Amino acid sequence: MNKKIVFSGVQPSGSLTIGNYIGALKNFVELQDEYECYYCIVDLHAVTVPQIPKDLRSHSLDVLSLYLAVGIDPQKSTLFIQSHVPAHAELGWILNTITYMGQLNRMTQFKEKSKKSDENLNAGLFTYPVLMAADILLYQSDFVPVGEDQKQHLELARDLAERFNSRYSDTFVVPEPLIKEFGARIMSLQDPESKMSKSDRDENAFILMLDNKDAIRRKIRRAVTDSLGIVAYSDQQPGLKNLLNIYSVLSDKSVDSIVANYDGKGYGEFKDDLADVVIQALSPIQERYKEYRQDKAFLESIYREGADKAEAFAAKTLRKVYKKIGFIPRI
Ligand code: AQP
Repeated sequence: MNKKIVFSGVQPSGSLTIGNYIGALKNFVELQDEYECYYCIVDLHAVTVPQIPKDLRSHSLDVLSLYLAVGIDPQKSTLFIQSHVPAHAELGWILNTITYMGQLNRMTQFKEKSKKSDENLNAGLFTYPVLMAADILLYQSDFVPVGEDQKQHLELARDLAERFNSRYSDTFVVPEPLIKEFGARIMSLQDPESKMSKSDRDENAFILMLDNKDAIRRKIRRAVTDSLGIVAYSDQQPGLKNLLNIYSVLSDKSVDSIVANYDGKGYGEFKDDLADVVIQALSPIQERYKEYRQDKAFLESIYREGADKAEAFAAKTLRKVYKKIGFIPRI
């Protein structure tokens, strides 16, 4: 029996945070035995906010190295760079023509990101979710593992698949999001009401997957909590709730058992132990990352083979789409 298909991607728009790890990469690894997985480095998305070309190149290889370091096996999963497969941009264009402006106007990520980038409010940032729909639909994806912040974009992808199918006959699989109950939304350490984001201007707001031990400990010590002084999992203590989520996912212990362990103890001890948990989870990844990152030839072979495989699949879907909408095939 054919395996179901999984697609997801990460933007090389900076160094990845533990939010990216917990909400996305960690889950990518868990899926690769059961599904046929396509994991992309979505550089076409990254340029919707200004990027320094040298850094973008470097971040793309960083993300690829992190994919490998967390345990994604290129023998099992297809790893590739989005701009190497032109069908993404081509299907993105077609889907633009069936997307309503009103739908894009409602996208909360656009509203938030456009507030931050008023000097370069480009059309790409607005149509970003359409390109994301193209990424997913090109591979006839059944499932898309993402963090909670991408749920609305996934809804659009489903909607566009259904609209195209009903207008031109069955063409696309309608994808389902895979969003974990725990860790799908890791919050900023400085403002637990907003998402932890790699582009946050305050570097104390996030922990990077490649942060050293001192930085991890320092950032956790500085994390905003509250004045109640009780380690409990409650909406009244959003800072602590976020830290408990991180603790639970990275230690594989239940929130209840962690809370019980800190009965009568203060935030200082809890935070020190959490720092140990994060360091222990990230250290082996960082070690492997260093090795992969310096092996340029190996990285090149992975993304070249990945692009070949992805391109073959994507071209087939695109050919079908072009035929259905009435484009004359180039013989
Ligand atoms: N804080 C988060 N908690 C859980 N999951 C998260 N993801 C991102 N932040 C969190 C998930 O990581 C995957 C890759 O995200 P992305 O790089 O494509 O873009 P993003 O969602 O816009 O992430 P950032 O860190 O906020 O990037 P910038 O600052 O560049 O915009 C996605 O599956 C996302 O859900």
